[in-house]
Amino acid sequence: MDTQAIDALVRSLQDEFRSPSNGARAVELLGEYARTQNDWRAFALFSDQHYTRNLVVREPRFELMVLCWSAGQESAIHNHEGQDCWMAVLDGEVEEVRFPMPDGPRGPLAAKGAATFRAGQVAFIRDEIGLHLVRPARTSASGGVTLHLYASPYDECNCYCPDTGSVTRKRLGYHSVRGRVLA
Ligand code: 2CO
Ligand code: FE2
Repeated sequence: MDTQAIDALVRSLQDEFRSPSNGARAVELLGEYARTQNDWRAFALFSDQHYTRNLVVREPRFELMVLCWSAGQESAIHNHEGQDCWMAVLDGEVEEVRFPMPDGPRGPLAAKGAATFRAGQVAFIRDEIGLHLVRPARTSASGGVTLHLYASPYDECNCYCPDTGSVTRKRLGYHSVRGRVLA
């Protein structure tokens, strides 16, 4: 499949992260792509088992991936390893539930808010804002597809038990790379 538009987005992001604005235009670039293009479909590979992380590109300064969420799938409550995380919705409606960063394993985590994002909208989080979990909105029966930009890339994150606040480290893998499912 032709991936001209997402490859052009990657070049724009390379320019952006080399320039002094250093990510300031990411919302605009991701939003414009999400509202007008559909070649992300080449990377949108679902699994019945869990949400999938499908790599488009990884560079020292950033990585871009397409995440696919079937109805009923959701992420753990997690952090972002001190990095910037942008999430643009490509298809469906996606709910983000936010939690304050706990100051230790001191009991249940209480959500501090939730927001639903539609196709073309862009969310942003980093650890100073808090933790989140992501899942398709209940109104989105066919699930959702999201485009994630991390600056810089990371391979592990903290996952938080909702009942106790205790932390486990989770290794973050890819379901596919450039459209090829990994064995
Ligand atoms: N951060 C999660 C991941 O990379 C997805 S939730 O949106 O940031 O798997
Ligand atoms: Fe996340």
